[in-house]
Amino acid sequence: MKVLVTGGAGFIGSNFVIRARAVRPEWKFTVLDSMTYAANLSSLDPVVGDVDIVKGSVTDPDLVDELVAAHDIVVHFAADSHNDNSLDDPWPFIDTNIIGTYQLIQAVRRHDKRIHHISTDEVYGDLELDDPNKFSELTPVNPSSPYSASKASADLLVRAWIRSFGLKATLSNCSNNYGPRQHPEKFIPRQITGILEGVKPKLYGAGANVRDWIHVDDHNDAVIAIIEQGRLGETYLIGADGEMNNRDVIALILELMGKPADWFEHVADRPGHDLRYAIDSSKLRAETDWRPAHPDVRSGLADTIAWYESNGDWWRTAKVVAEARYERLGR
Ligand code: NAD
Ligand code: TDX
Repeated sequence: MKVLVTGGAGFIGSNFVIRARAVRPEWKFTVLDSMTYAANLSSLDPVVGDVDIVKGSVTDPDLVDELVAAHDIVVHFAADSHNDNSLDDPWPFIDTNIIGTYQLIQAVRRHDKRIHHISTDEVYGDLELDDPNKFSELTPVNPSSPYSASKASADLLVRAWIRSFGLKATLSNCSNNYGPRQHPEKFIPRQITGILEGVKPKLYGAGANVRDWIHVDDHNDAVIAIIEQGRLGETYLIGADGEMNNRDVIALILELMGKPADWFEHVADRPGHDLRYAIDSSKLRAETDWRPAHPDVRSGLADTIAWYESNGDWWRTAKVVAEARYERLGR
């Protein structure tokens, strides 16, 4: 099978190529990535020579048409992905996440190929802390930020193309990922790399916000399971029952890195900050044999910390740029 992986030089996409290459050696991979600030070509070092890499944008209709025609399936990770940046400058989110998805599904439809569209639980808005219900495939979309609105828009386009044009597509909405090769602008790597540079973790507001953490390899294994065992036209929610509030995540990182429990600071909250995400993944578990292999966030975080300790060259330059942006935003 020839697989076109959009956004394959980013966090989840690069981990997908590395993981899928290992467990499905018969698949052939092409990465299409425009190499924004969020990309890092060295993330693909473990598969260099085995994977074709094309620098270009999912918003480029001619390039997308040519590449889609030459592959069997598109696994669509490419996106502008950071909420704080979407509040600062929404346009790249509209362009890549909505227009880029439109260009891909049009090409997939023209050439009668298949697409697996990667999305996020953030499209569903947020939950109260004591809500007994979690997000499911039946939850209505209700996004809060420009980022999540752009992802919800893309999801709706894919669903409409399935219904109106018989597009061969599956969708997945996953909870917050952590693991190696995540950009240092994101919550967990920001704190780990900060501590390694002697800077205290920064907690938005009171830190009661809950995220449902999943190891990136568990996300990607679920994507492979959906590609192979999922039903065309269906949406699957991916989560590993990893709910933790941000205060507790920082406490765990501090403990694992040998720092005092109170060695962090509160900074200004994110405007419109979603309170809680939580995923009910029973449909995925009922229809595929996927089960998370890394259900223990503590040991997954310890491995992630070890990766950032050993890979300073991977993150140092990106961190300088990310922290300059945070400085301007007052966070
Ligand atoms: P990321 O920001 O680390 O990587 C995104 C990649 O897409 C980068 O390599 C970037 O260069 C590329 N890209 C951006 N615009 C492009 C364009 N116009 N054309 C081609 N490539 C482009 O993001 P990530 O965290 O790896 O997220 C990947 C996908 O997973 C996104 O669709 C995101 O919405 C989704 N997702 C992320 C999480 C999470 O916790 N990070 C959770 C659920 C879903
Ligand atoms: O320094 C920080 N301090 C802090 O308290 C940062 C960067 C974040 N936070 C908080 C905000 C969130 O409650 O931590 C939580 C996680 O923040 P992010 O890493 O920015 O993730 P989030 O906004 O939850 O979105 C992530 O998960 C869903 C990804 O960035 C999205 O791409 C994905 O769709």
